Amino acid sequence: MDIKLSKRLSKALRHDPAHLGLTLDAAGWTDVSAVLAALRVDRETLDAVVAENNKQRFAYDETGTRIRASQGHSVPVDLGLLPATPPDVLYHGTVAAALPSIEADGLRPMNRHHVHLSATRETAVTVGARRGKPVILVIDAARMAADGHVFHVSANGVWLTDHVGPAYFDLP
Ligand code: HQG
Repeated sequence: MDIKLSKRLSKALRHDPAHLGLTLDAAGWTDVSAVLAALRVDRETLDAVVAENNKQRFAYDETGTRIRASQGHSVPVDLGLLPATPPDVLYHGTVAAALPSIEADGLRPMNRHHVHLSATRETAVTVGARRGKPVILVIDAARMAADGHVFHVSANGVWLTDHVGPAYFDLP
């Protein structure tokens, strides 16, 4: 799998489609043919990135003529995900430098549309390790859900919510 191509695709489908002359519809989809032309790759190469991407970041629609990122956008899209009941516990991987602010304000979406939470501690460790020594927050998702907070789960298994108040953390 071509990691460089995967990164270019992430940029195009999540953050800056205009840079490649692409437009996303309201749900984040764009034509595969336009993507192939913009990235100058053939369908087989794109299929390999979609199929083998380590986090299944991209998905084709049911006809295979459109493609979108499954989560992680900074451009406004509505993925149309239905609310889902989370597991009792979810995890968030971050780094120590962010903790004072997180303890004060809770987890905020920052540049994305949602706070991203992981179903396993292992995944959260990988997410946190992108920024340094990972620190794992354990989140009482059952209590959040009981308190009326809404969760969605992306096509690639990332749990999304608007905000996680400090009251829901089990700090390390
Ligand atoms: C932190 C990658 C200060 C938060 C990953 C994180 C994931 C705060 C950073 C996905 C804060 C945001 C998402 C607050 C949150 N004060 N810092 N109040 N609230 N933060 O990248 O969760 O490769 O937007 O802890 O693997 O790290 O894109 O979110 O460190 O799945 O597919 O602010 O992105 O996936 O960073 O990562 P991000 P994230 P992809």
